[in-house]
Parts: sequence; C-alpha cells; structure tokens
Amino acid sequence: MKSIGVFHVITDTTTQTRFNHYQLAEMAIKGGADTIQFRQKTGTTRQLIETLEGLQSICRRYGVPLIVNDRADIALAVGAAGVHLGQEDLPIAIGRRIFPRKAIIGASARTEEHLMQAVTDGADYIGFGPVFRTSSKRDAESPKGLDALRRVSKKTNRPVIAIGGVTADTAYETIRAGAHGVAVISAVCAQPDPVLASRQLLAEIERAKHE
Ligand code: TZP
Ligand code: MG
Repeated sequence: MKSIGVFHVITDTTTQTRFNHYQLAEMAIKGGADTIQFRQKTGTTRQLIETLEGLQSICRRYGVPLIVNDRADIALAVGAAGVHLGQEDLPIAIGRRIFPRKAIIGASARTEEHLMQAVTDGADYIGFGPVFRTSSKRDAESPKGLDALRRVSKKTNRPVIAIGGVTADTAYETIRAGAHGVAVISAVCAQPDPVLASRQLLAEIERAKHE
C-alpha cells in the first residue's frame, strides 16, 4: 500500500481571499501539512495549469505530494503526485489505467457503496465526508457523523481521510474514530495564522495516533 499523508490541506481561494494557493501551501507545509490538494472550480484550463505548475514547484521543494482535485487531465499535464476523484469525475478504474503506477489516486465516498466500489477499482485512499457541518463546499450533504466514519473505516484497510468541518477541536476524535488522516480547508485557510492553525491540528492528529 502507498504511503498516504495524515494531514491534507486543500488550498482554497474562495472561502478566503487573503492568501493565494502558493502562500497557503507554504504556510500549511510549514505548520506540518504532509499533503497539499489543489481544488479550484473556476478558471480556464490554461490558468489552472499555470497555477498548478507554481504549486508543484513549492510542493517539490518541500517534498510534499500535490494532489489535484477533479481534474485528471491537468494532474497528468503537470506530473502531480496524484489526483482526487469524486463520484462525478473520471472513474477510478480509468484513472488507474492512465496514471503512472506510483500516482496516488484518492476517491470521494459519501456512502459505504461508494467506498467498496472505490476500493475494488483501486483507489489508494478514500475521502469520506462531510463528517461534520461544513460551509466550504456548496453542495455538501448533511454531516455523516463520527459513527458513520467509524463504520466506514472498519470496512476497509485502505486509508480513510475524513473531510468536512474537521478542526483542531475535532481532529482527535476523528482519528480515534478510525480515520487514517484528515483533509481540511477552513481549519487552516480561514484562520488568522494558518501556520499556527496547522501546527495545532497536527498536534491533535499525533496525540490521537500515539494514544
Ligand atoms: N468535500 C466534502 S466536505 C468538503 C469537501 C471539499 C469541504 C471541506 O472544507 P472544511 O472547511 O474543512 O469543512
Ligand atoms: Mg470532484
């Protein structure tokens, strides 16, 4: 199984506008993020590629994998470490065929059925959520809660990354419920000091893992 980070930060320039993708990635990594995900729903393909190339050089400098949300084409174009595919995106099985073997392919799962299908199709990790209430995703479903996370995590030995409303206050119980790691937007990007916020979140993840 591939090594998957425990602390994914999704750089987001719509829930906040103080920082760009580069600044967010750099601050998150300084605070301990071990995976960066690029998620941008607007912009032309060329604009996205240009932004992504800059982000890729930052992530390479720090040795942190860069995962691209939704867009397998631009992930391939810049040679990103991986791609994160939702239920409406490129099917995981096709991603597995067209990406290099070492690429990380993450899959979003909102139900146990999604999870089992993603595992069968060869996803390297499963993003599950929203676990808690979130205002960072326009079309987010209602929160699934920690019990659902616990059930889903028991169903697979593939790493489960919990997403949706995870904060420094909830990271501990999220990991204790069986998540391998967490992915966050607002708990880092929308905080007054994203470096400090990242450090606090990572400390909670580590506390839960070392107990
Ligand atoms: N997918 C499910 S919830 C979510 C995504 C992209 C948003 C996560 O953002 P936040 O601010 O960490 O709740
Ligand atoms: Mg998607």
